[in-house]
Amino acid sequence: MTSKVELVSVVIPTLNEAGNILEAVTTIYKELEYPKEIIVVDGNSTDGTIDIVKDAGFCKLIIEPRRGYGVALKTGMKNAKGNIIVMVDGDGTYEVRHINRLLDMMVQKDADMVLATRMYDPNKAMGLMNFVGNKVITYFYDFFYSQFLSDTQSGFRAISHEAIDKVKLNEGDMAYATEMLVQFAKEGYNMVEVPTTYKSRKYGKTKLKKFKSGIEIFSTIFRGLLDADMVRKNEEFWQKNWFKR
Ligand SMILES: Nc1nc2c(ncn2[C@@H]2O[C@H](COP(=O)(O)OP(=O)(O)O)[C@@H](O)[C@H]2O)c(=O)[nH]1
Ligand SMILES: [Mg+2]
Repeated sequence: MTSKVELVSVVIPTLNEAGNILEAVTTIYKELEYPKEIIVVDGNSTDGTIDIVKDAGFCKLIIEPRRGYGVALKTGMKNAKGNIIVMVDGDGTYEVRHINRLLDMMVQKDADMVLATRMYDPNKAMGLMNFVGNKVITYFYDFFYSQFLSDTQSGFRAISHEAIDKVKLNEGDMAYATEMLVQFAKEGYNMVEVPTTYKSRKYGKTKLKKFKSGIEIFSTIFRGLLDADMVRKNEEFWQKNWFKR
């Protein structure tokens, strides 16, 4: 539940994003219309990312030498002071100008999480494999957890700090983002989406290992179902809502 945005903590994981990070943080710094802190969690980049963040002068920099996207986000969130946390990649692929949309929607819908969905215009930058993988994961997730999301793999999200503190998250890499959705659904938290666009990476390489992450994400979704209560809730929900799809 979010009735007010008091302080936004933007948490950005980076690993060798020297050509992308400055534009991302500068845009957020300029565009974000709420009180804010920008936290960059760097995995000991060797390409100058760290100096760029230091020189920018308005970011908190945390070095997290342990590998993993989830590990970095968790460390950033632990240090976040805001009542709302925004997570977003530092690779310039998300349209960070849209950040206010997420926060406006948090209040408007009294939401626990707002995800920026890239599915209104996925052809722009998402590769075919990522698109199909994302759709299959999202279909399974929505079906088993009674949700109506379109882009479960979006890494651009506003999250209630209080809500995320209440759930236990164990995944250290990319499956962390899906585990968060599984736990939020189980808690009955309110999750909504706003549209955004996606851009291709201009510098550096993706750290996503498609096959490994795919397996981890599916096992996260199915492990979450090993809870009889979840299956029961789900059956009731789909009986009521099937016609809405
Ligand atoms: N600190 C840290 N950041 C990471 C790590 N792996 C990925 N990232 C960052 O997390 C974000 C998402 O990773 P990315 O490679 O773009 O994955 P993709 O969006 O799935 O292609 C980027 O900003 C990366 O720099 C890591 O092990 N440590
Ligand atoms: Mg990326």
